[in-house]
Amino acid sequence: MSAIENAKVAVIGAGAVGASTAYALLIRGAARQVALYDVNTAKVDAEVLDLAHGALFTGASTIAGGSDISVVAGAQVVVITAGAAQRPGQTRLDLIGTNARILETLLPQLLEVAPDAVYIVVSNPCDVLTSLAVAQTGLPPQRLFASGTVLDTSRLRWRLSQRTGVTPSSVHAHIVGEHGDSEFPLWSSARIGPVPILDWQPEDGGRLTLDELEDIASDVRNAAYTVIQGKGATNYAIGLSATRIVEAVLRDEHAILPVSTVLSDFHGMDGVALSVPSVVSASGATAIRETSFDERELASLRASAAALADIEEQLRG
Ligand code: 6V0
Repeated sequence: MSAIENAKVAVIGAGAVGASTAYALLIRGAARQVALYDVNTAKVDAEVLDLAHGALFTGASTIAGGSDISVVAGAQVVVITAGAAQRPGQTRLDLIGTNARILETLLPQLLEVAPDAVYIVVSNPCDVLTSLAVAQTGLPPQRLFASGTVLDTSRLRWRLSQRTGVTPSSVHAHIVGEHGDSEFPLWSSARIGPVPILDWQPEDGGRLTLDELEDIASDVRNAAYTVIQGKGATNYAIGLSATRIVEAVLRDEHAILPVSTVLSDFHGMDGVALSVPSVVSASGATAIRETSFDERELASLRASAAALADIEEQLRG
C-alpha cells in the first residue's frame, strides 16, 4: 500500500474553511482517512454526516470526526483551521488575540494524540500564529508551518492565466511575504512558461505593463476582502490550497510551494515566519535560500518581516 493509501489527515475546526478542506481532501482522494475535529459538537457531527453522505462518490477515502480530540489520533498531517475568521472590514491581524489563545490551548492536546504529525496552520494571522506555535512546542520549523501565500499565489496565477491565455500551472509566479496586507509578487522571476512575464505576447491583447502588474498584485492582496464582503468567508480555494500542501507532504513530492516557515538565515532574516518558495516533502517544508529577490523585493520582504516581528514582540511583551 502506498503512503497515501494508508494516510490519515486531521482537520481542526469544522467551520467554512475546515469543512471545505475536508471536502477537498475527500474528493481529491488525498488520504484514506479524513478526521474532522471541532469543539462545537452539533456543528462537527453535522458536517461529518453531510460529508459521509457522499461516500458513494469518494472512493476509498473515509470521513470521521467529532468533538473528542481522540479523533485526531494517529494523523500524519494535521491542518489547523480553528478560530475566529475575518468579518467584513477586519484585517487578518485583528484576529491574533483570540486565535493565539485557541492555538495555545489546542497544541498540547494535538501533540499528545498526533506527536509525529506535520502541522499546517491555516487559521489567521497564519504567519504570526506559526511563529508562536513553533516557540511554544519546540517543534522543528520544518514540521510546523503555515499555508501562507499558497492561496494568494493561486489567485495570482489565475489572474495572469486569464490575461495571458496560458493555464495557471504554466504561469510561474509567486506571492511571498506575509499572508496579508504586506504580501507582494516576485515579479523579477515571474515567467509564462520559459518567457519573462513582460516579454509574453498574449494572442488577443498587448503585452503586460508594469502598471498592470501592480494592479493585479493589488487585486490579489484585496481578494479576501472582496470575497468576504460578498459571502462572509473564503473557503473553497483555501480548502484546495491546504489539500495541495497535504498531498505534497503525503506523497513526499518535494514540490515547491510558497508556504510560511520560521526562517533562519534567509537573506539576513531570522526567527520570523514568512512565505517564500519552499520545498514540501514528507519531512515538512524548507525555505529555498537560493530564491532571488531584486532590491525592491528584498526591501518589501524585510518590511513584511519587521511588521510581523513587531506584532510578535507586542504579544510576548
Ligand atoms: P468559522 O467558520 O468561524 O469556523 C471556525 C471554527 O473553529 C468553528 O467551527 C469553531 O467552533 C472552531 N473552533 C473554535 N475554537 C476551537 C477549538 N479550540 N478547537 C476546535 N475548533 C475550534 O471560520 P472559517 O472556517 O471561515 O475560518 C477559520 C480560520 O481560517 C480563520 O482564522 C480564517 O481567518 C482562516 N483563513 C485562513 C486562510 C488562509 O489562507 N490561511 C484563508 C481563509 C480563512
